[in-house]
Amino acid sequence: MMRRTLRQWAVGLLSVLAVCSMAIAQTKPNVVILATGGTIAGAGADATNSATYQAAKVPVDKLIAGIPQLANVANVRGDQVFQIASESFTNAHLLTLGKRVSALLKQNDVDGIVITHGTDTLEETAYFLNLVIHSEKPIVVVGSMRPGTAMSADGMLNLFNAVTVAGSQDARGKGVLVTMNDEINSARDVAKAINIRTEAFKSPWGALGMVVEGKNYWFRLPAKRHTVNSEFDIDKIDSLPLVEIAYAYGNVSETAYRAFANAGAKAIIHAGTGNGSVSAAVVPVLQDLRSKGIQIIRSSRVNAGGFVLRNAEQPDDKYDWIVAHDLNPQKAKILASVALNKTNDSKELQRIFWEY
Ligand code: DAS
Repeated sequence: MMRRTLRQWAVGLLSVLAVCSMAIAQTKPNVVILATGGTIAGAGADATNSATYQAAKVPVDKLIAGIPQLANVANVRGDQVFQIASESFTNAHLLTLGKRVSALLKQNDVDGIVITHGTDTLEETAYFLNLVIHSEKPIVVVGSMRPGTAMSADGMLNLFNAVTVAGSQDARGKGVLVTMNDEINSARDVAKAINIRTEAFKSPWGALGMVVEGKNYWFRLPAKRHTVNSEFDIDKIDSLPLVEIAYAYGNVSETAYRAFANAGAKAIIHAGTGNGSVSAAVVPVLQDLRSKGIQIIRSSRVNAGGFVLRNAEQPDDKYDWIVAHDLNPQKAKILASVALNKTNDSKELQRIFWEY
């Protein structure tokens, strides 16, 4: 009799524990980690190799298993979408990833998404998603500057912070975010500004906030249109027109501009010196390409807190050119390729560059 009561008691306790753990699991957000490769999945030969390693080696399930604390902040599951170094991202990768993110966020059992990504083109992917994903749910793109095999590797904490933010109610509606080095940056503003330090990612207008020990601290909000307030929708985009970037410098020639036009570029981003300046030798070339229907967009190779002023260095109204505002050349390329899906009207394109 006594043994049966003990057994019943044990069964009853286990049932209560099961119900409690389910209830706790339901109170934790469901976060999906989409892995694409990069240094955060990298591996070096020795713990002293902080900058010499192979990117895109560690699978997402191993990344997750390496941070058991993730289970304290969210119900996490991983999906290996790609396993590449991000300098090899193509428009096809962007479209595949974007459609995967859009589909997942439509699911009621997904509260937020983290994308692990190489740092080289992380800002381009993050900005692309910021323009085309129609969801208020948090999307956080994260990478690392050191492989997990290195001393003082930054990937584990970056990923823990990313999952924390992606599972946070207060991160909803702020556009796509990038969490690196304890900061929360806007996908629109942030860029990789340093190539081998952990504090590599900077926004010229400052971070939106910080995430510290599992808590978000917000200090400002995005000013430009994004996600649910965007006129662009990944579900209606099946291709991205070719947009190329021509870098400007002393003694520049017309060669790159002509080559890009001959290759079928629908727009050329001029990464100009200073305030988007154009060499006297190149102005007639850009006028010719514009007359042939190619959009000319003046950005600047200088990008640390300024913007290209329309009609300042060049008479943009007269030439029917566009200015990229404060967007660096690589982000101007992303916006131009998304916008050209919708319009080839230069005045509409300029409006889009003001608003996004
Ligand atoms: N090659 C770099 C990339 O994949 C490695 C990194 O920094 O993530 O972007």
